[in-house]
Amino acid sequence: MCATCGCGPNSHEHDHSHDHSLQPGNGKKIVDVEQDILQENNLLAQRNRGFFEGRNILAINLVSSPGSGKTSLLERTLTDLKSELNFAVIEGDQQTTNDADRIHATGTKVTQINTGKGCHLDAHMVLHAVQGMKLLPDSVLFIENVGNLVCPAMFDLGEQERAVVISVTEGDDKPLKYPDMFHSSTLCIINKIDLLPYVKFDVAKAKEYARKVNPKLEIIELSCTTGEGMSQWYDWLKAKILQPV
Ligand SMILES: Nc1nc2c(ncn2[C@@H]2O[C@H](COP(=O)(O)OP(=O)(O)OP(=O)(O)O)[C@@H](O)[C@H]2O)c(=O)[nH]1
Ligand SMILES: [Mg+2]
Repeated sequence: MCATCGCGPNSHEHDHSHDHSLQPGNGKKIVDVEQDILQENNLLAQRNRGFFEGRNILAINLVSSPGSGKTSLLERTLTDLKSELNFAVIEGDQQTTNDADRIHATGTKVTQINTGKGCHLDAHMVLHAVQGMKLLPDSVLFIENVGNLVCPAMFDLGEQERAVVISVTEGDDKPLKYPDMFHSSTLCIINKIDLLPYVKFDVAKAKEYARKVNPKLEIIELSCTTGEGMSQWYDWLKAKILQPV
């Protein structure tokens, strides 16, 4: 559950009268609930991480605002690299199997998680999905999170890498406005660079802001549409596979 917006598996509809309002004085109760939920999530995330490490599976959590190009990145990557690497994908969306259908069309094993009103994936959802997937050892598991630059930042899924995708149509100030996501990510992909001639987006500023929030963040600029920069992403991916986890 997202403790601030109330979404998630533990949220409940009810007609009873207890007070859920964020009034001064009620704050402590809300913070306790948030800590419990994140603690439970972290335990399950550790379990997922152990599962992945035991099988040498590289799990990458793809996060972004809606429409930045996560599924497009996967479609192109899976198509280009499927003869070299074993892939599987978990798709997270509130509704529809649209993204899972797109991944399925590439010939890749995929499971869709629909979160309903939830605005993020959590470790329990990933655990459940993984249990039904028969993942191959030495493979790459992409987890496409729900499009949202806020709540997914709080939820460790047990991934080894978190890649945040921003597109040039979103504005170069996103790292400053949504710092938790950029702080918790290991890679930032700046997508849709084919549109740079048409939009006001300063790549140098976006990088400066991202590194201000997270000095260790690696950054790759690319276009899923034209393919420019994709080779850098593939180099990054292959280097991560070669590094034993
Ligand atoms: N011009 C351009 N368009 C792109 C690029 N990458 C993705 N798009 C377009 O951006 C739109 C959204 O792409 P998706 O891949 O569905 O984005 P997403 O992040 O998976 O979206 P959600 O799953 O809804 O959060 C689609 O119309 C894509 O064709 C790119 O590099 N350049
Ligand atoms: Mg998508």
